[in-house]
Amino acid sequence: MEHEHGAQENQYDENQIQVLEGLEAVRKRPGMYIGTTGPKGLHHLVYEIVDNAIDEALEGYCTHIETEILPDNVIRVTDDGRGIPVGIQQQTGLPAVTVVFTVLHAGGKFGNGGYKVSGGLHGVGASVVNALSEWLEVEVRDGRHVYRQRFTRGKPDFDLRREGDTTETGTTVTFKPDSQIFEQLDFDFEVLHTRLREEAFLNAGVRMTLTDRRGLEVRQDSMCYEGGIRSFVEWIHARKGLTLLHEDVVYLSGEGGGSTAEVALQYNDSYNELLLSFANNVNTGEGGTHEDGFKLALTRVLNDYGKRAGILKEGDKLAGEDVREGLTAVISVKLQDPQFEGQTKAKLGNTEIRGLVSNIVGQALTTYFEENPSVARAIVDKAMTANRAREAARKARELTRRKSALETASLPGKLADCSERDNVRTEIYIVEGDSAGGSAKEGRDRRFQAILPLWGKMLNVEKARLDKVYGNEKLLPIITALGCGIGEELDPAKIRYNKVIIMADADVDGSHIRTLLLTFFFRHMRPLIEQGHIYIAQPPLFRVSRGKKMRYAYSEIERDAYTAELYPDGGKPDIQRYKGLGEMDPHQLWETTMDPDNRVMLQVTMEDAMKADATFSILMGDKVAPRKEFIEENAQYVTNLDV
Ligand code: TSJ
Repeated sequence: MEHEHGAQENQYDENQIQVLEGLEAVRKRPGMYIGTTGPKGLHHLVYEIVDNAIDEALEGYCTHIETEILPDNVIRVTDDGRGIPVGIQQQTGLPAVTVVFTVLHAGGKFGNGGYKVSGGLHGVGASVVNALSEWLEVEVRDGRHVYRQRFTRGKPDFDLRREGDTTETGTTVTFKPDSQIFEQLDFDFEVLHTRLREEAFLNAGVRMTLTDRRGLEVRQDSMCYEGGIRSFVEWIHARKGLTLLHEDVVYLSGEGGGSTAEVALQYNDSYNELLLSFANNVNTGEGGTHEDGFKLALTRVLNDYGKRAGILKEGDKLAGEDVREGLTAVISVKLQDPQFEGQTKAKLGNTEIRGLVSNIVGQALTTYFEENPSVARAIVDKAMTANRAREAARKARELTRRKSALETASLPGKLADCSERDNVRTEIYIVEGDSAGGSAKEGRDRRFQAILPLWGKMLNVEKARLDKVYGNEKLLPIITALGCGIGEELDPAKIRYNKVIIMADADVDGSHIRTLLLTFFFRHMRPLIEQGHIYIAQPPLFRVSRGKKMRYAYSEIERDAYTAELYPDGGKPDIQRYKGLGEMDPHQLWETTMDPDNRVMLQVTMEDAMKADATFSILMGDKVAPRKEFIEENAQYVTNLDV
């Protein structure tokens, strides 16, 4: 749009009106800009600000980014970059820094003004954070002066002002998320810590520090990885305590068409695959073209090498699954205009990236194998072993189980099935323990709710190939009841229930069962998680009652709120604590946990499942040190419903 350039003052007014309308739109529909006003959206505000500082680091002007959680859940992010430009921008007549915080989608170029202000490689921009904050303050240090501006719910309290002299450079942004917008304001140290560590791995050499100043004791961690994604792979392996197949992480990188791609990979002696991928530092949990290109090239290079080296004979052909057994890989691509697709917008769609990654990996890995034949040999040997095991398992399964166990013809004996057959509305509760199973069977709506009680010993899925999983007494009834197969034979369309609900006690044992089952689904039935079929039931932890009035509480905070509500005048409150599902009678279980009109359920995300998978590896792994460390690290934070 062309603007008639009038007097400076008029323009300022016009712009101000547009600006206020823009930020008002963000406050009216926050979901459009940050996805949700739940905890995820709240934490997203921090990433948004940090991403802007990371852009400065990527340009080479900033080495340290500090994030502080201050009392009252105020966030402060400080970098040592050049400082956001304070010069007047021709187009708006405003200082560039003011524009950054008040103009929606300030990304891209700011024309003749001379300042190119990027709104983060992917971000919605700092103005969105400003709009959704009760207040926000920015301080810029340009090596000569300190500048400051403050905003309330997106509107400037005063114009940018020069406050004093400094020899330092950098930017500090401090903000308080708005309680009128967000459901709750509690920042989770672990969540921020995990994300900032990821950022530190993805941006080699940039120091990321996180400090929590809310409690009596300050909690702080500072992370900087010169090795970048190579260090990421090393860190994952060390944390899981896995035995490595070869000493060095393989690192491959290249560029083309204005995009860059880098891959770090290493094999361990387990049977699991862990592939983490990122596009512009955004975690692409649903995969996409960069993952496709990588998988394609890996399979091809290993087959070619195996043939050339005489390890693979005529007729031998390694499948993708074979070459990824025991593989940990991190893929990171950076591109101009990323297209995020899929249910959670976590799948990279840019078609040109498939070829780019596949070419880079194809060439670089071939060269690497030529120069490191012993590594190549170890990997091909392992893939060949996987291939044979898979073939043997398939044959065994075809012979023995095809008809009997895996087809709907014979459902598990303990399953109390529902009467409806159409899988649109049906649900299956997987319940640990016979007494809870009994209550659930009695309390359910048998038309659409099926109950499967679990019994027996859980298999260590870490150590098991698919053939063992099929034979396990605890897992087999689940596979059979769901009726959609498993592993490469999984057909989600065949699932017999729309919702698969894990129901376990809110204690340590229950938490273990949830971790085990989520890990099992993650490893062997992943599409069910991706398609949103897996849920976790949330039984209440307390019942607060006074005479005939009673309320169920699902957290200590709720318990206290209901107590205050029912006992405004004091007196000894009647509070029952539920230690296990077995303590509830069938009607109570229905009312609190199973009735679709009343219950609270958590839908399991890929993130939850990945977390469970990591926890599981640590808890079940060979090495004692990582397990001890994990338990020590988490002991004080383990909450009842932590999965
Ligand atoms: F986004 C933000 F405003 F919230 C924010 C931006 C928050 C934080 C903590 C840091 C930053 C930020 C921005 N740090 N560094 C910069 N750099 C620039 O904006 C900048 C500086 C100089 C020049 C130039 O061309 O001279 C250009 C830019 C984009």
